[in-house]
Amino acid sequence: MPRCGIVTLAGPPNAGKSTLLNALVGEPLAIVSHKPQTTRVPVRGLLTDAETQIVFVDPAGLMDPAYPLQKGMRRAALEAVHDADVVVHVHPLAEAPAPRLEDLVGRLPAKVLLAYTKADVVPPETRPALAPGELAVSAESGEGIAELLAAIRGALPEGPFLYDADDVGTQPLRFFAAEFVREAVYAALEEELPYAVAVEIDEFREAEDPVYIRAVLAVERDSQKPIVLGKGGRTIRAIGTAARERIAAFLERRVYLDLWVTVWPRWRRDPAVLARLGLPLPPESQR
Ligand SMILES: Nc1nc2c(ncn2[C@@H]2O[C@H](COP(=O)(O)OP(=O)(O)OP(=O)(O)O)[C@@H](O)[C@H]2O)c(=O)[nH]1
Ligand SMILES: [Mg+2]
Repeated sequence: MPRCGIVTLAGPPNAGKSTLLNALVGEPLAIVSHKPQTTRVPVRGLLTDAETQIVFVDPAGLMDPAYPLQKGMRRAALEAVHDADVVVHVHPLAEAPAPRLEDLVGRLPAKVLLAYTKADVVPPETRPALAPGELAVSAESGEGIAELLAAIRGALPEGPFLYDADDVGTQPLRFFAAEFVREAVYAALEEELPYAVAVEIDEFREAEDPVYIRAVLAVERDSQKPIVLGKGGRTIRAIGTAARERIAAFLERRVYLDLWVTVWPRWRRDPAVLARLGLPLPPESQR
């Protein structure tokens, strides 16, 4: 009987969940930045071999939400935890010990593994002793990744594969295109601005060569628009170049990326926009 299950990576913002997802599936699917709260909509990545299929889910970091966008992110993250067959509780080794997962998510799923991340930045002599079943991993050096995979495989339930054995992702190409634009936004903009940017793909013409993609980059206020554009359009050009290269590598196609900056007033508090972006609010916070 084959094994197949949903394995969710859960932990605080910036713990290295997305970097770990990419290391586990062997493809740069999830966007990464040194700024916290990069992931919004959970990213799914598949790892399939002859007997097992692992459906990894990499949601936003678990935190107390301060405004509706963060509420939508938390709702999706909790759903990913509660839908999982196995949860990998992810926490930076330098900040060990991790809090109890039940204090972060309430009711616990059936199986939980604890993986301490970024082990490469903690010198061996200062490492805390780990309890049995706890692992130290590093996406940077590769330490512990094979051991973590073995532990996950051992915890998977029996069941038929949910996806084709050749698939790596399950989400549409448009989703990844928008994410790669966001990744460039996080790299190019400072302070609060990356958090005020939403990206939506409004044209994706695969039949053309180069592939034509038009993305809308939405900010919350008029005053943010010139900052995203930059002097003489420099910042938006840098975002466009970085995002185009990332999308082209992902699609293995030539890409023409057309970026438009627009204002969606206070979109982070707008339940309809959040739902459209894939982050519906929990029922009690919809007004
Ligand atoms: N040195 C080192 N840095 C790492 C490692 N894993 C992740 N990082 C860095 O940690 C930062 C956050 O990584 P992400 O993968 O975006 O973290 P995340 O938990 O997905 O963050 P959110 O989506 O914002 O919750 C980035 O700057 C990564 O390069 C690691 O194993 N070693
Ligand atoms: Mg992330």
